Amino acid sequence: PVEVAPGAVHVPGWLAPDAQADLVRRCRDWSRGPAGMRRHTMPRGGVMSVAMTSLGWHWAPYSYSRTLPDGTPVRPFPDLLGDLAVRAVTAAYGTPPAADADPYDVALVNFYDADARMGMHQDRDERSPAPVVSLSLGDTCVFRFGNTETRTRPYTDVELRSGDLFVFGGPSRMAYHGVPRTRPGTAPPKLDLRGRLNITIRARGG
Ligand code: MD5
Ligand code: FE
Repeated sequence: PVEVAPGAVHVPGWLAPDAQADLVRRCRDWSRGPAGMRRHTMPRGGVMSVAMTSLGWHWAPYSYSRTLPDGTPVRPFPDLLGDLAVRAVTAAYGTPPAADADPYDVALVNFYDADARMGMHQDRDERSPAPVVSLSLGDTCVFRFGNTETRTRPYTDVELRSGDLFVFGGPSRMAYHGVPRTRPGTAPPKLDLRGRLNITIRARGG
């Protein structure tokens, strides 16, 4: 594991190729239907270039709800992702989450096509301080890890490749971050994935 900043730990190649392929298949299933992949409209009218699927709780800028805006139920949070998050935190920090920590209960699956980007932002919609677990699949991206004060420099650019784990906890939980670009065509051929999937597993808390 590589500590990029206090509480921000990168574990390159954490997911074996078979585990990556299994997660890509599951993401395809979760992405289907009325509770599936969608590009959210921002409050001022812009449409996000990243498409998202919510599991457990529906996220839309900037809040969580129990159902989609039209009343469609959110897909349940898969136990598999809760177990994966606990293993991920343990791998990154060398110690499992505290017994009384908020349980992981929401995942956002983000899909980046060749043109998708995510601007610098903070993840402030959770009420829990639990670390956020991020898993990358498919195309490599440039991930920009910033500071807690501004959406500008200083920041550190990190290449996230298929199978990489990143855990954001402690003082890094509220850092600004974004994805200024992906590297189209760099996904492992066996995944048969054109683009990048990112699974973030969170505790909503409260
Ligand atoms: C992504 N997704 O690659 C990233 C991975 C999002 C989002 O940013 O909001 O869906 S999650 C990166 C993250 C989460 C929480 C805190 C910090 C980074 N951080 O403090 O840097 O699609
Ligand atoms: Fe974020």
